[in-house]
Amino acid sequence: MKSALYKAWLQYEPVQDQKLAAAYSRLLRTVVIDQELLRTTPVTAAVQELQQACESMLGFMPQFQAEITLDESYFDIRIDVSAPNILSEEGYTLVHDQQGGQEKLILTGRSGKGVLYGVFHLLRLMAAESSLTGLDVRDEPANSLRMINQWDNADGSVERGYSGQSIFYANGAFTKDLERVKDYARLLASTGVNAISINNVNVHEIETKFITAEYLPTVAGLADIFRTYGITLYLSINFAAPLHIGGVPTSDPLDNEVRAWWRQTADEIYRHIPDFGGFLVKADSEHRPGPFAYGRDHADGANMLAEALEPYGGLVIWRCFVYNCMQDWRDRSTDRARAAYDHFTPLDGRFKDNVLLQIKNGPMDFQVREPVSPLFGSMNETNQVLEFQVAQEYTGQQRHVCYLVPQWKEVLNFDTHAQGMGSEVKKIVNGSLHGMTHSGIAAVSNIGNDDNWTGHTLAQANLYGFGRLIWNPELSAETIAEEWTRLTFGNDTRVVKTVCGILMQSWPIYESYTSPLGVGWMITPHTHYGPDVDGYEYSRWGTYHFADRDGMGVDRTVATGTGYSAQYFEPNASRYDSREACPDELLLFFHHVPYAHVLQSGKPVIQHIYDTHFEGADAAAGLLEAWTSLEGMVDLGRFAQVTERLADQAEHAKHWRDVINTYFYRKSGVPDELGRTIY
Ligand code: GCW
Repeated sequence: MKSALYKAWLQYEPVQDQKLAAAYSRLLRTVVIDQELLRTTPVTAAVQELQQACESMLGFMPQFQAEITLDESYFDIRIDVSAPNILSEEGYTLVHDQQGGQEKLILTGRSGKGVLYGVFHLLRLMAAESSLTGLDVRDEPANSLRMINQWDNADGSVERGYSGQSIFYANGAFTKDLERVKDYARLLASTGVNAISINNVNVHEIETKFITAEYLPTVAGLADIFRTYGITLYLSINFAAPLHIGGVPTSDPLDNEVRAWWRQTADEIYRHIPDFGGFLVKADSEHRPGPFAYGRDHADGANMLAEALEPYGGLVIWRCFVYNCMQDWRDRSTDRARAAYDHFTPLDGRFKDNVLLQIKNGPMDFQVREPVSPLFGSMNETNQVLEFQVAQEYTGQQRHVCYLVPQWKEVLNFDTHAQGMGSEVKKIVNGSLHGMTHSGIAAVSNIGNDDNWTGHTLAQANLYGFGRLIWNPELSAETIAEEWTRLTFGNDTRVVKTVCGILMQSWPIYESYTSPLGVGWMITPHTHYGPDVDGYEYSRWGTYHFADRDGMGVDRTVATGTGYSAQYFEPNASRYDSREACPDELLLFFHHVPYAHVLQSGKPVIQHIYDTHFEGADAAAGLLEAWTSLEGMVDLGRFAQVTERLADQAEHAKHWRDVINTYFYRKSGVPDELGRTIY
């Protein structure tokens, strides 16, 4: 029996409202579908899901038949490749039609994927106990590439994984528990994800060989599972593979032998996996090998791989997380925030058509708050993919609740002004602003083999929310939270309201008791969990706050700082460059200011720090209180799991509060206006 924790948002609980249950049953008992279609993927998966859901929610298995025999109501599933009202290949319409006594629900997909997404749409409506009468849905994804990146290693560990071990590997080998992989594919497909890379971007010895005949048959087995759910498989590769496993004396991207090796490798891969997606590449980043070793640049490296994949339609997704991680902290001229832009904008126009640059949402690294990467919009002739991190590396590691959809929405809605007003990030990454061939959004997954997948049960909302948001960036964070809550915990009004309330407050609360005003970090080195204000201050990572007795923050202005602010288009450049105009929440990212500096909120910086930390820790305790008020209304397993995490969070938030407040009180000597306890 799969537990409620495990079933996540695919609970398929019996429909409570009897009238609705009867109405659903009337429509779904008979399903009319072409028999040929019934046997093609991913329709097979859609049908299985429908069967499973009907059995569990309504207590019967639908009858699948080629034609309608009686004068009864039915659910009609079709594919119409030229349906005029469906725009894209993955789109669908779902329409309720009633003529006299006969009722029909008609799902039309442009392709099997459309059918799959349409079925999940229907099941979502049913789980939320919404009426289907008069339904007239037309839906399609805003982004063509909707990808999940696993940071899983062959030894079974997961880099920045907070939910147990890998579901893909253990002890250097691929897992045999394909049932779990299949359930993961179901979860992802239900949110609209259509691509996955299955190994860490830091590729070690064993994973380097995934692209060889030794491992490809096994990789192909996983590709089969994902394909059934409309998900294309990718691999992260080691740029130095020719040298390490290819018997070639170099990995120079301009060397003919190297190029030939990659072409043969691509031939071999596609022999096993004809619809293989392509390569995800971390190169010349944090000591990973790359083209720099040979005096070549990122375009040389990416294009060489792209050339090998091109005959098969494969893609190269090349990451822009490139910076100097051996910086001297005494050197004030180097600014890590500048790095990606400085490395990549000069290469605009040089990448082949099947190369996509994958850019983290911010210029640093998935902090609770940072500005949007200025690379977005700065490369008119380059395919761009946005990278989010569903894993909460710097946002509480799935021990604290931190619902990230509101943060992601801010990123997507950020107006870069690249082509004047209205040049939001969402239009860049969906390809429309620059008319790019390939584009989309990827994210680092947050799952592992914990029973509930995500460590914290409420962290499931981030994985769900990522998929839903990148399918449709216009959905509000509240809508997504409510959808997830209903699917996960049912439709009791109090439960829905309370859980949504917890989720919606969680990101601001986490921000309030951790590092202030956009300055970032202040976390324990390496583990990235818990406060350590100076942990990275005298290190080589380029992540500093420069606090002294007078003030703090990083001067990234043009006149006196690193000039980073000038990487933005106007008016963003001037707004960030000005101490007065810079939004409070990013002030310390762009400016070094005295503790007495008065924020737009009217508070001095130091008092803001004290206030937010006291209030934040109290608010964290409030989350626990809100949750425990649901005792008896949520099943025991999940109730206990979330209670335990929220209790830990409330304690840990106090620790954060006291460490940060004490640090700044001791540095500045400025007392708290309200005289609260600081140590
Ligand atoms: O966020 C940092 C992490 C590394 C990670 C790296 C990256 C996969 O601390 O663990 O490595 O970013 O994104 O490549």
